[in-house]
Amino acid sequence: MEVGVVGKPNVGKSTLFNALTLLDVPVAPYPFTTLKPNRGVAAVRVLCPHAERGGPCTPGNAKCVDGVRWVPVSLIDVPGLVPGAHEGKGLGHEFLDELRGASGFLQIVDGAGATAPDGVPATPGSFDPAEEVAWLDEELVAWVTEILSRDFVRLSKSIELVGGPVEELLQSRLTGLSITPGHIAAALRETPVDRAHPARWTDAERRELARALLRTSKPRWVAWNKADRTTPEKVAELSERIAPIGSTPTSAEAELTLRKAQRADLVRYVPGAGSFELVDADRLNAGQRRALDEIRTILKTWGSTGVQAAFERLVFDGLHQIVVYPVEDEQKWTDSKGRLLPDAFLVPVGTPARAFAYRIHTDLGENFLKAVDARTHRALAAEHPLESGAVVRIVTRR
Ligand SMILES: Nc1nc2c(ncn2[C@@H]2O[C@H](COP(=O)(O)OP(=O)(O)OP(=O)(O)O)[C@@H](O)[C@H]2O)c(=O)[nH]1
Ligand SMILES: [Mg+2]
Repeated sequence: MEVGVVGKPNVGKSTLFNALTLLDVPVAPYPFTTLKPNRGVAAVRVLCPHAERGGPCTPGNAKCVDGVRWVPVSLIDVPGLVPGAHEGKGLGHEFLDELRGASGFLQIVDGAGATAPDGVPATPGSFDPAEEVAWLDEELVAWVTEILSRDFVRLSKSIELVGGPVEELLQSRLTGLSITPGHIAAALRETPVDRAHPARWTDAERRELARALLRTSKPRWVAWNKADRTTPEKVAELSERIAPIGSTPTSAEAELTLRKAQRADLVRYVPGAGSFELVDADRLNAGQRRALDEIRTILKTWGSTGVQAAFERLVFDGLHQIVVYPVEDEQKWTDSKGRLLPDAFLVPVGTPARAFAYRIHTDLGENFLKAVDARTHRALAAEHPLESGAVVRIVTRR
C-alpha cells in the first residue's frame, strides 16, 4: 500500500515527506522545487503486543520504541499540482499518473492562505485554503474521468455486443489505479447509470462515476500545513467547511526540525509527541535555541506538530488499516529463529485469514489449511476476518 502526498506547489509537501521519512529531498520557498516524484517509507504507530509475552520484541521490518511499534507504509511525494493539471498544465499529467498506485491521498494545504494557486508566496490570508480542497477534488475527478473515457465508446459497444458485465469494462479501464472490484461495485451502486448500455453514457455520467470511484477507492485526509502562521480558531472554521473530509492542522517544518534535531542527538523527541527535551542546552547555538523555542510555542498552541497524527488518521480512519502479527509458534509468539513478534503487517479491516496468508507469502496462501488465533488458540477458517492487533499462526497443508 502506498500513500500519496498531494497538493498545489510550495505548500510543504516535501517538507512533510522528509519529516515522515527522514529522507533529504529538496525543499525551497518557491513552486516546482520537486520535479520528480520522491518515494520513501514512513511509519504508523501501534501499541506493540510484546508485553503480553514479556517482551521485548525483535522487529524485522520496523522498530519498537517504549512499547510502541512503528509499522512501515510507503509514501510518494509528487511535484505540485496546479489548476488544469489533468490537461498537462504545470508538471501536469505525468505526475498525476505517478499517483495511480496510491491507495489514498494526504492533501497538503497552506492553511495560512499564503500561497497562490500556482505556488507563488503571498501574505497570509490572501487565499482561501478551503477552496484548494474543492479544487483538488475537481482535478482528480477530471483525471479519472479522462482515464475512464479513453476509447470508452468502442469498448462499451463490444461489451454490449457480447452482453458482458459493465464491471469488467470498468476494471479494464482502471487497471493500475489500485481500484478493486469492491470499489467499482460500490461506485456503481452510488451512480444511477444504465448498466446495460455503457456506450450511451454521457460525459456527465462518466464524470459522476469517476467522482464516486474516487470517493469509494481513494480516501483523502487534509493537512492544514503552516499552522504556525494561523490560529486554531481559523483552522477549526476551515475544518468545518470541508467536512465530511477529515483534516488536521500541521507544521511540517517544526516536525522536520525536531526529527533532525533528535537524529543529531540535540533533543529527546518521539515523533508525534507534544513536547521535547534538550539533551544539553550548552551545545546549542543562538539560532538553534531560537528555532526550538518557536517550536515549543507551536507545540503549546497545537498540542503536537500534527504531522504524524494527520498521516495516521489517513491510514487508520481513511484507509481502514489494521495491524496483524504473524508468528510461527503460537505459544511463544516467535518465528522459527525464536524472535518475538518479528513481523507486523498493515492490512485492510476485515481481511480474511487466507488473504492474510497470501499477503505474507503466496505459498502460505496456496497451502492454507487454517489460521490459529495465538491469544485464544482458536482455529480460524479461511474466510474468518482478522481483528486489529491479532497475533496469528498460519497452518499449511505441508
Ligand atoms: N511556516 C512554515 N513553512 C513551511 C512549513 N512546511 C513547509 N514550509 C516551507 O514552505 C516552503 C515550501 O516547502 P516544500 O516542502 O518545498 O513545498 P512543496 O509543496 O514540496 O513544493 P513543490 O515541490 O514546489 O510543489 C519551504 O520554504 C518550507 O520551508 C510549515 O509547517 N510552516
Ligand atoms: Mg516538493
